[in-house]
Amino acid sequence: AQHGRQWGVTPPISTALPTDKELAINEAMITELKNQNNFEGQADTERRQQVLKLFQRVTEEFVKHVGTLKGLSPSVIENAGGAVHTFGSYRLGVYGPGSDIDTLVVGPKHVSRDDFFEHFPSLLRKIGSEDAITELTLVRDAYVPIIKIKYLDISIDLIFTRLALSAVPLDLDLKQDSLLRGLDETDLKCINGTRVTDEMLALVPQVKTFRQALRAVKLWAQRRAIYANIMGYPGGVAWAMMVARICQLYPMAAGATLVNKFFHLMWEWPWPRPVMLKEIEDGPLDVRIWNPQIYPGDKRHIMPIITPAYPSMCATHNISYYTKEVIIRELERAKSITNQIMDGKKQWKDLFEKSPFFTQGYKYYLSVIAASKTKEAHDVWSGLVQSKVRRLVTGIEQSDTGVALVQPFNKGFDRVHHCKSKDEEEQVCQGKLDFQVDKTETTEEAKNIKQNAAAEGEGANSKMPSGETPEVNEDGTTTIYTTTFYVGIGLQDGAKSLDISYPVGDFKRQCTEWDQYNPNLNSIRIIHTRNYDLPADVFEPGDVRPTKAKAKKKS
Ligand code: 3AT
Ligand code: MN
Ligand code: MN
Repeated sequence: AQHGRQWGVTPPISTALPTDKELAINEAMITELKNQNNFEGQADTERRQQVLKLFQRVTEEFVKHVGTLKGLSPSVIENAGGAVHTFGSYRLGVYGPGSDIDTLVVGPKHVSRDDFFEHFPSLLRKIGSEDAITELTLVRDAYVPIIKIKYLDISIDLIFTRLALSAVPLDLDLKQDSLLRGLDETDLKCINGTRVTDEMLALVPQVKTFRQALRAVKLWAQRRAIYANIMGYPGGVAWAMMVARICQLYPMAAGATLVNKFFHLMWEWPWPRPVMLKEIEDGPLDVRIWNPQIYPGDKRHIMPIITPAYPSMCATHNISYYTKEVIIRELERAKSITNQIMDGKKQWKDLFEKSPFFTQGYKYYLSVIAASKTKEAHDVWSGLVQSKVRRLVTGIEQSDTGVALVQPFNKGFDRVHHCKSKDEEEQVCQGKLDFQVDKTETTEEAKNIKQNAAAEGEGANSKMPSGETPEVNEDGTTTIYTTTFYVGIGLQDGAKSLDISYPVGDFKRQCTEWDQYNPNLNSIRIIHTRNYDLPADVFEPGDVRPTKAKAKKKS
């Protein structure tokens, strides 16, 4: 880090170098991260690098191939280039054994998105090894069109942008705003993720300590069930920007110190003051930039965290009053634990302890059960319902219901059931687990269906009409797929009853108003579940399950 330079929108809080004690605590943090399997082995990382090299070769061939098809002159074709960039956890250097590689292919102006979907897969088959490809799914009509690939067992999310240039050199700096001129809306969305990660890395004083701190914060947020943009918590990009801001304020600090400062500063942050890594800049396009002075919607953001690349946006618009409460509560716990770690009184593993959401979180839960009769229909339906759970939370927030806290769990639970009758199907839709298929069988089944989808070359996420015929098994049973989202409900002191029928009804209506909703295939139910009635599979070995209290006093 250069001394004396200001990183970000204010001067640093401290430029102190780490003490020996802080360096030792940082070593302990990295050791614990290794124990938690947070780092990938050297051989696997080298395999990723090889795969990226291959993708770069395929990209160059692809650009040449399309140039030839379009009859461009040999000199133009020779110089047209083409480049592979990465974003996500791989680019940030915080990936683990299960991470994918988020990859952006950048092409010159003569290459279109249709060319990408038409020619890239076949060139990959030709130049790479056919056997290495175990999955290849095209999702053309998504918000961000994508090719999902599994190559040498590594998942790769491949997206594409065309620039208005006749040549795309390998080292082209995508941070330049002028490159955005002439791009269509989809190209802008596709290039944005890379621009944000590249900016972030350029705006932190020391990439090494940033990565160490971010690994710890990400693991903590996942364990505490507050990592999921879709459910109203910060996602990976938002957590990374918060950590980056702390790095700017303590430019010389060790990773462990940054983690401790992170919990202090984020806990006491004067929300809704935005977290920003630089001043918001104007640029060459006629597009909306985050601005609470102009846009009432932006003014309503509760914990705004603003992306640094033009056009700046809020990465946390999904956070609501209650999810903020949950986040703040977790920040406070983590602040106290890391204080004690810095004092030698606690260990890093204490920070990463799993959330007690199911074991001792609440007495009452809502189970939001999305069910479907085919796997295809369920992939889309469960995603739609998941994206609306936030609306259920804000709906309860906005009505006067005697509720003190609402906490959505950050993940849904997928289950598969075989039913012998309409009555059993109905029971499954209402949350009954008596007809569930054996777990191992379930995953095999899911795998087969995935492979079939891949063979057909169309993704489950695409807007294809979903399978219209319910799946009937050899033994005559029908299969029902369910995904259940759990929402913890804390009642106000003295609250006698829980009447949330209005927000619940409103939520159901929002789900069923969806244009692909098919009442013959899909269903949505919300049931009240007491803590001692929670199903076994939400617990992990070693968890103490809530039990029914003896009925001595009425509460
Ligand atoms: P992993 O290590 O892969 O688990 P990650 O941070 O790389 O963590 P993802 O691969 O899920 O997480 O996402 C990487 C980036 O891709 C984050 C975001 O800019 C973009 N992204 C992810 N999901 C979506 C989505 N549904 N729509 C648009 N962009 C998305
Ligand atoms: Mn990723
Ligand atoms: Mn990804």
